Amino acid sequence: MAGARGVDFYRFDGLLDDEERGVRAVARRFVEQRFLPVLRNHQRAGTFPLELIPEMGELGLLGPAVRGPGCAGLSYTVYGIICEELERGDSGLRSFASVQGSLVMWPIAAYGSPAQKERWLPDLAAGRKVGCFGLTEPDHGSDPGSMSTTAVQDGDGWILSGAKLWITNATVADVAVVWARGPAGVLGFLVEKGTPGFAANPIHGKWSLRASDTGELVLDQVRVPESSRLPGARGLKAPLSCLNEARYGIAWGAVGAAADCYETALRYAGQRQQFGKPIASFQLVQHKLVTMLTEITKAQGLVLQLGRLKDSGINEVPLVSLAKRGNVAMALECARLARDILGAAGVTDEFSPGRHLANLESVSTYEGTHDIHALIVGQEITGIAAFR
Ligand code: TGC
Ligand code: FAD
Repeated sequence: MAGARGVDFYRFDGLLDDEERGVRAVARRFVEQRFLPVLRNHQRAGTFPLELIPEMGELGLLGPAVRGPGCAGLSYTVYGIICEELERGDSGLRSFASVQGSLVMWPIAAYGSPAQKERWLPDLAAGRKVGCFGLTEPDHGSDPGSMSTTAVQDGDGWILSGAKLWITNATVADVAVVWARGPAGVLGFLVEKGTPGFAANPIHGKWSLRASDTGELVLDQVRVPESSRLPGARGLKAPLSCLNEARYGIAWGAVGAAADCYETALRYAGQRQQFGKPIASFQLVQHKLVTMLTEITKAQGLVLQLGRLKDSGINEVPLVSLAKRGNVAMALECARLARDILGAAGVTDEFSPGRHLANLESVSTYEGTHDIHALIVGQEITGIAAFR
């Protein structure tokens, strides 16, 4: 986004204030100096660098726009800029921050009791505790309203039964936000690691988002007290409202991944010689680079305006859907073009575009698939819901 090394063709940097530029510098330094040096080993091992989480907290990178005890309560534009910088590094890093901030801290702040906020928010913001968000199930992905996981009242508590699949941070989380069908609609619960009957199992073999923990949550007759229920969360719109927050961050993050692909391809094209000259001198290569720059520039303008709208209180679902869908598709196209410009070198983990390309396939699917977001925007402009 604005001010990114070499990717600020339309001088969006001038539209940011000092705080926004300052946070961007902090996040970028963290990614370059602390995250990227350890990324390749984690990428190969299929692990997330857990040791960096407290530092992310100290730097204010976790849930910066969340309001509550121990939280910074900064602007949504600041949050977006952080997501952009984290995903310039890797979508797995931004995923970690999205889940912790938008899908765990945000619902606790929006729907939690005062005691739940005091208990969890300071530790989550500081990176002393980790959270995950369980909505998707083995048989219910795009259609979470049909979820099978149940919450049955049992004296002064609840019994949770079911399973959640494809859950980011599942095996490393201290607390899971679990959504279940209650007697009168969907309810949300905070389920702590170690609760009898509650287990998290890793998913192995991903070729996408390798530097991210993804797993399954099993709820086998898990008894939780009433005090673990999010009292303000009633109905499917509670979990869906959390998704707006995370989808917003993804729209920004995709710009970071695309910008890293563009910069890598531009640098490589200037150095790589074929037919006696740099490949950057060929018209077809220039065309690809200009296509990338054009699309990144349009996406930068889109997210900056989206951030300003959100900060002014305009928080409309279709606006976020259009940006998530469009920017992730844009980043995927940039990653493909950059991978192509790198030739054979583009298929190794020596260079970032192949990794971004694989990551962005997940990003295109999670938080509402590319096509589900088309249907959300389609419903807005036609007035007709085409989901079922
Ligand atoms: P529908 O009847 O349309 O809606 C039910 C109620 O919810 C309201 N609503 C929303 N409210 C807030 N925010 C949203 N985004 C909302 N979308 C809908 C709606 O107004 C209604 O309210 P009310 O008052 O009338 O009850 O529900 P539906 O069952 O027809 O489903 C609609 C659909 C398909 C758009 C929705 O279910 C959907 O978004 N599906 C996609 C599922 C999804 O995105 N899952 C993401 C799981 S989390 C994840 O992927 C994390 S990845 C993390 C990482 O690593 O970064
Ligand atoms: P399906 O819903 O089965 O969709 C399959 C295909 O059918 C898609 O192309 C879809 O667009 C299409 N389709 C479905 N319905 C329609 C329709 N009505 N019209 C047209 N096409 C349709 N979930 C969580 O709850 N928490 C997490 O932390 C989390 N992290 C994730 C991390 C990763 C790495 C991944 C890959 C996923 C994660 N998810 C998480 C799950 C994610 O949200 C789901 O994968 C996503 O919502 C899609 O669900 P599905 O995979 O079951 O696909």
